[in-house]
Amino acid sequence: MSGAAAAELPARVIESFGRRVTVSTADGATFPAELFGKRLTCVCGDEVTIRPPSQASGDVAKVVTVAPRRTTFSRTDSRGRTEALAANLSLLAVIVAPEPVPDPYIADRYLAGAALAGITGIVVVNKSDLPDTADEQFRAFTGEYEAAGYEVLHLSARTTETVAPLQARLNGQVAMFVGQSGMGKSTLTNALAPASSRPTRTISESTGEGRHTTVSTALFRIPGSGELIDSPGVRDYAPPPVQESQVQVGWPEILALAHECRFNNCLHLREPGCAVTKAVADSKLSPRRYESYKRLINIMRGLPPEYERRR
Ligand SMILES: Nc1nc2c(ncn2[C@@H]2O[C@H](COP(=O)(O)OP(=O)(O)OP(=O)(O)O)[C@@H](O)[C@H]2O)c(=O)[nH]1
Ligand SMILES: [Mg+2]
Ligand SMILES: [Zn+2]
Repeated sequence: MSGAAAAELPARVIESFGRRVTVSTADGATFPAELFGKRLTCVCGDEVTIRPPSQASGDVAKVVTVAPRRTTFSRTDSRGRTEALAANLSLLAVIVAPEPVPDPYIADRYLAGAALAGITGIVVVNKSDLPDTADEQFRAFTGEYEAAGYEVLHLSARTTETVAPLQARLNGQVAMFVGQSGMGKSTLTNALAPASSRPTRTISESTGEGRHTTVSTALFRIPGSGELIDSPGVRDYAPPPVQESQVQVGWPEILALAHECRFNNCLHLREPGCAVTKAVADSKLSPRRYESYKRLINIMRGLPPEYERRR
């Protein structure tokens, strides 16, 4: 058919599910779109231009360009390839809770992934209405993040007043909720974003081991606040490859001591005069957080985490 090509419009990717996306335009319209050409990729949070569907053919909108990103938050997939998860984030909120059993190493690696991508990482401790949040072991776990210098918010997605400080923190941010399945990411998203009706785990499903309720990554606008991306729960997370000397960027408490080490290229493993290993020995630095740092170094070396390399 002849006729002028429809004008290209700026849009935002608000949902990505494999290579299918949903975009939103400035007038508030949302519709499905597909990527134009094989080389193009985009993820939730991307700023794109779209070619609207031609009225005659009733086809789907095409994403034709993707703007350069301010940040890219990515993971290493099971085959060791880097996969972008979200674009243009300013804040990554790692959601933890006393149940299901939290894995602190996953939380650490998320925070490291954020720091390495130039994104501020914070910890949100959800389900504070449950008595288990008072357990000594759980409090020790969340206390490690406070000690490391992270911002830690304690709240319950079920209690509006406790969610208010998080809502204030999201003001002006593009934030993503990440974490293990069942921690309450979607429940919190629904509490914060009126337009969101994300499915959450129901009571009858709650006994299912390893069940993942959320299957897509989606962005919501919070009126008078910021933007929030809910994401599916994970069994594991590792940041994309970086040089081993960069790994410490993901551990603020280690980075803060690094300038006191004898060698300025100290990796804080077995080097003499290391201020970090001394701080661990002096109980000034969490042995678990330090172990976590060593594990990520080993992951980056392509070795199983439990294998400690000897040089
Ligand atoms: N007691 C209590 N339960 C909560 C709270 N927040 C969420 N839950 C419950 O925890 C379960 C899991 O919540 P979801 O929001 O589905 O968790 P999710 O992190 O989105 O899980 P995935 O989508 O699988 O990653 C549901 O049964 C929620 O009702 C809370 O603050 N307190
Ligand atoms: Mg969910
Ligand atoms: Zn050192």
